[in-house]
Order: sequence, then structure tokens, then C-alpha cells
Amino acid sequence: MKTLQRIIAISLLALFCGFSASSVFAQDSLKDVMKARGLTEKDILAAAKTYTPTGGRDEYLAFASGGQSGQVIVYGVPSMRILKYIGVFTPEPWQAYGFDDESKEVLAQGRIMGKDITFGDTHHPAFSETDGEYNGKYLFINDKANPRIAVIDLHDFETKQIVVNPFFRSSHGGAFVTPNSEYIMDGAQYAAPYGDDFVPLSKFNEEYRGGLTYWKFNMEKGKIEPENSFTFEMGPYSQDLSDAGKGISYGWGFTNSFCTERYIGGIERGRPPFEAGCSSKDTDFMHVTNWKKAAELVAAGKIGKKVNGSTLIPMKEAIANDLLFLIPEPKSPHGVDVNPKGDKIIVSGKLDSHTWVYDFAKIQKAIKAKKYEGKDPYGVPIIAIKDVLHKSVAVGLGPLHTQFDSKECVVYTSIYVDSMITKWDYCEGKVLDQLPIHYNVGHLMTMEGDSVSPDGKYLVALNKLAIDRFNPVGPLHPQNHQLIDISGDKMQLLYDMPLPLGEPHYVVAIKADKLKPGVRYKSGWNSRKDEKSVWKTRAGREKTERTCDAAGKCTVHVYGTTIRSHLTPEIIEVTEGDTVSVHLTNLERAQDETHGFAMYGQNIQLSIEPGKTASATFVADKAGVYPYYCTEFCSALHLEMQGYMLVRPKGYKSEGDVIVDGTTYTKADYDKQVKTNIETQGVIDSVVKFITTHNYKDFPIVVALVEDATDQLGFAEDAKKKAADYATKGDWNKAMGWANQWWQYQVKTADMGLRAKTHLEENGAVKAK
Ligand code: RUQ
Ligand code: CUA
Repeated sequence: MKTLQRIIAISLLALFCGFSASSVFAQDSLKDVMKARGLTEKDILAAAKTYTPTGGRDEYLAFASGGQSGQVIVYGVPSMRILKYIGVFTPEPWQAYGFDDESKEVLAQGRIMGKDITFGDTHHPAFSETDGEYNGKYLFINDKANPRIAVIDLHDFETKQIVVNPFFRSSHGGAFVTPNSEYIMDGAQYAAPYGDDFVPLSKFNEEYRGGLTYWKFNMEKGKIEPENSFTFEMGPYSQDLSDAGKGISYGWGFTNSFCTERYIGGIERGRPPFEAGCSSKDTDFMHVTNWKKAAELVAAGKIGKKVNGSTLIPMKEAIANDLLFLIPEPKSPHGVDVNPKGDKIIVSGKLDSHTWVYDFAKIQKAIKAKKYEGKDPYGVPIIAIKDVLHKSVAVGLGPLHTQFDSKECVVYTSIYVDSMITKWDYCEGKVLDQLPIHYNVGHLMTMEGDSVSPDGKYLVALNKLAIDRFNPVGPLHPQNHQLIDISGDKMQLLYDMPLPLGEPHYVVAIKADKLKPGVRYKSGWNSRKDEKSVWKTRAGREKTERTCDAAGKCTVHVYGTTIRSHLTPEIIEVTEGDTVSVHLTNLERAQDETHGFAMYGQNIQLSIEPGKTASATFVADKAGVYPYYCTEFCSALHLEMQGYMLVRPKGYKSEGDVIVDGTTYTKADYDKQVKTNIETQGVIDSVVKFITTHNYKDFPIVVALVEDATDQLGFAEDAKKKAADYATKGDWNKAMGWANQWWQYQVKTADMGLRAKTHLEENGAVKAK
């Protein structure tokens, strides 16, 4: 309420002081705006809690699965402003992901049976962790349709690696990390034979398998190591989501499963459908795995066998070494969530109105005493539910996932069928509050909710249906992420955010100040490999090399650069049939000065951020003229950042090919331009004086701008000399051209200088002594 009072107080003050000018612009008073837009006090309060003024930052950054888009969506909380889509399993043209050679190599890691898979069904993002806390270094996400996990580097928000599961044919249950990101858990979903061979469905029970992979992650290198990863063979139950133990349950993992009936559908054969056969029993199984002990035994060579470059732990070995156990779960379970302390495990059954809370100490006790109620058909011991259950709580119809508050014992569970969020106490087993959402919530997420110290504060409901929440845009509706304030006793719905990109599934949010993304690369950087590019090109060293092999196949490598506002080279000449590789290094160091590169008819786009080297390779198989240009509006003369690729027919004989300028200039034109340039230099000098007489070195942004401006000014000096040379020769066209280029460099220098000056003025720079 305090905030609202403040807003009203401010607006009253505004009225009093007369600067709201309410008589002239009637809707400038808060009351008038509320009336005109039909807003309640509650709405205004919600707005005040989410509104972020220009230049403002969010407290948290959320990384959402992009569902069928195969991407990750980054947005701020509480503003709910989308900041980025990260290309992961699917080409993303803006970032040139899947268009430049470097990222094509990343996507190629995700090939399956020799096929490019450019679709991904992303489900569960997870942050890398240190001691159970998000460390802000990496993000992992799975693809359900093709069992893959991707690694995104949070230093530049780029996808660096994709690994394909060597055993599974689908994987819904990734990515969930252990407390030091030792491993990324990845559960199979639809049982299938391991390997590519045909196995008839009649052998389902014997030869179809589920499983759980523990992918080894190397935090130093930022890479998953398939050779150090291992997979638990599991019965053909649909292993679903997982969560890793922490605190006292550190070293263990929990994975639920549905369709433990091992039912195979076949409507067309007159058999009841999957949905009926997979939901006949009252309970399914939670799989409990001891990954720490398994890792030790694998390392010691005591268990496991190498298959497809990775390790498989056969069920028999897992059972014999007390690595795998089953516990009944509520009917058709979905989420499994370990509490921050690690002593409780919470599971909801989609077809049960109860959520079950398991006690890890009791699970340990049963395992130590070897107290089982039986075995499954594969010999995996089953722990009796009565021996390990802490509480079973009626939370609503169709509970799915649970997230944790900063307050101990307080959790939030998504209730799919009832379309609501239930806030409850899992220690006492009582419901505290319920809030309707719109509609049919799937996952939900609290700030840093998967870490050992959740922040609470906000909750995001990821709703499966939006129905009537937004302006209609045709039969395919956007998704609806709803932001909820959970700081008080009662939940308060704050904001509806439409997401026009794939089904939401899951999202994780991290405190924004834990992220330290860079703004530029080291000069000549291959960002996907995170090393110096072999195609790095320096200013003035641009060149084109053509080599032909014995068979007469020729390759042209263009070593080029980009800087406001020209591409070097501006004319590329090749011969029909040549393979052309254009490698462009962005020489800029200024923030946000990305250049692009697109060419007619070649399906090419590059995004070359400051410092990056990116490449495009294609076959120039048809003679002709191919204009190319920069795709980012990088400066006033961005449209002029252009060039021509000339593909000469084989055997073409040049007839001089002298370029004739469209306009002729005189000495008078030249003198006029030089005069302008001298005046411009005066402006630059005054800006430079301002900057250098202030403590600009205390402002890294300004230092970068000054470096960049100094570069541009150096180029200006060069152009000035060329202009003077041609002037002495009386070549007024070239003299005029270089005088203009001199001026272009000056304009860019002035632009950056002024930006630096404004920054200093706005951020309280003081006169240097
Ligand atoms: S899912 S709505 Cu995680 Cu794919 Cu639960
Ligand atoms: Cu560079 Cu437009």
C-alpha cells in the first residue's frame, strides 16, 4: 500500500506545483488516467511494482525455454521485458546462428543419424551451480524431441556445445544439475531400444529401455564430457523429470516416471489408447539413484561398459551395488523437487489431488536396513511408501510442479486442472493460500527457486493456455507468463506477459548482478570456440586469396574487416564455380557497434559483434552480380555500407574494366569540403578538451569510446593525406572522395566523443587536476 500512497502523494504534489499541467493535458493526472483506462487502485499498485523507467534495470533475469522454437528466451523480472532470444537447437537469423560457419559447427554437433536436426523442443533450462548456488556462468537446456543437451555460455549468451544422448530416443527430463554442476541429469521419456536397430514391440518389456544419463560437466572448460558421463539403464517406464539431492541428500538423484504399467498403445489395432493404459495403476515409481557412488565405481572400472563413447551401467550392476531404488509415487507424477535443505522430496501426481512429501532420512534408513516391499520385474528394490512418506497434502486437482520460497517450509505448487497456484507448508502439511491463474498452469518458478537459498519475492506461472487474455491474433495464441508477487502472505497477480514463441515449459531466474556478460570480444575472436579465429584480420591487412587444387576446384578466401561505415573489401571478384569464404572481423571496440553481412541469393547473414570474426562459405555457382551490405543500422551511413561480388563467367576476358565515376568534381568542390572538415575538427577539439580535462579514465565506457574515437581519428588523418596527395596531382575526383572519407571519420569521431561527453556529464565526472 505504501507505494500507492507514494504515487498518489507524488501526483498530488505535481498538481500542487502546477507542473502536471492537468488543465491542458487532462490525462496527466493519475486519477484521470485511471479513470480513462478503467484502472483500479490494485492495478496501479501492480503497475508500480513492475514498471521500470527508461534506462532502469531488472533485479532478476529469467531464462525461459522457448519450447518448439528450440531457443531460450531471456527476460527481466519484474518488468517482464524480453531482452534476447538465444539460438540453441534452431537457426536464429538475427544472431546469424546457423548461418555463419562458426555456429554451423555447433549445430552440426547435434546431428542425428547423419541428419541435420534444425528443430528442437526445449524444455528445462538450468543454471550451473557452485555449492548449490547459481554461479552465473552457464545455462543448460534439453531438447525433448531429439535427446540433446546444449551448453550456453552466459559470458556472451551464445550456445557453445550440443551433445546427443548416445542411448535414448527422446528426453524430457533434462537438464537438472547437481550442486556443483558435477553432472547434468537427463532422463529418457519414451522407452526405446538402445541403438539404431529394429526391435519389434513384442519385445518391449525385454529390450526397450528407459534410463537416466548423468552428463559430466567440466566447469573450467565449460564443456560436457561425454566420455566421462554415465547412464543408468532403467526399465521401460517413462522416466520424467529429475532433481538432484543437496545438503544431506547430496550425491543422490531423484527421477520420477509414469506409465510404469509398461503399456503399449495401438488404437488402430482396437487397443485402448496410451492415455488409458498408462494411467491404470494407482501409483508409479520414483527412481532414486546414487550418482556419487556410481561415479566412483565407474572411475575404478568396477561397473559399467563403454558404449558409443560413453558409459552404460546395466540395471543388474546398479542393483548389485545399491545404486538404484524405486519408491511408489502418486498417479502419473510430473514434477519432482528437492527442498533447499535437501531433506525432503516433493512429488505431485497429475491424476491425484495430493502432493506427497518424502523424507530423505527415512529413505536412507530403509536402504541401510534393506527394508523393501518387493522388486519390480527387473529386480530393482521397491521401498514401501509408508516407510518414507512425510506428508500427503490435498493441494488441488492436477498438481504438477513445486517451487520454494525464501521462508522455510513454504512452497508453491502449480495446479493444472484447477488453474491455480497453491501456496502451502510442506512441514506442517497445510494449505496457506490459493490464487487463480489464466489458464492451466504448467511449471512455476520463484527467484533462484532451484538453488539452496531461494529468494522468493516473485513467482512466474507458465500457463499452457492464454485463451482470452490478449488481443486475438488468430487460432494460435501466445503463451502467458504471469508474474505474481509472493512477498506478502497473500499472493498478488501483477502482470500478464504474452510470449509469442513456443510453449513455455520451464524458466529459471537469477539475480542480475551475478551475471557478468562482456560487451566486446578480444579482437579477431571465434566466439563459438572461444579462441582466436584463424581468419582474424587486422585493419590494413585485408586480402583475397584464391587457390586451386589439381582437379581445378578453386577456393577464394576473403579476409575482410568491418568498421563504421564500410566493409573491406567492397568489390569481390570470383569465377563461376568458386567456393567463396568471406571472413569478416569487426574492428570496432565501441559497445553495441555490431555489423552484419548479407548477400543476394546466397542465404547468408552474419552478425559480427565488436571484436568478432565470423565467416560465410558458399559456392558462387552462377555468374552474375551480387550486392552485399551490412544488416545492422550502425551509423548514419549504414545504408552505404555495401559492396559487390562479381562472379565472372568461366573464361571471361576483362576489357579494361575501368570504373567511371558518376559525378565529376572541381577544385572548388574540394576546397569547400576541406573547409567543412577544418570546422568539424574544431568541434572535435572542443569535445576532446572537455573529455581530457575530466576524470574520464574513471569511466570504462568512456575509455572504450575514447579508444574507438582515437582509432577513427587516426583513419581520418590517413584519408586527409590521401586527399592532399590527389589534390597536388589535380585529380579532383579522388581528392574530393578522400576529403569526404576524412569527413566521415571525423563525424564518427565526433559522434563517439559527444556520447562520451554526455556520459561524463550525466554521471558526475569532475575536472581532472
Ligand atoms: S514439463 S508442465 Cu517440465 Cu516439459 Cu511440466
Ligand atoms: Cu555496419 Cu550497418
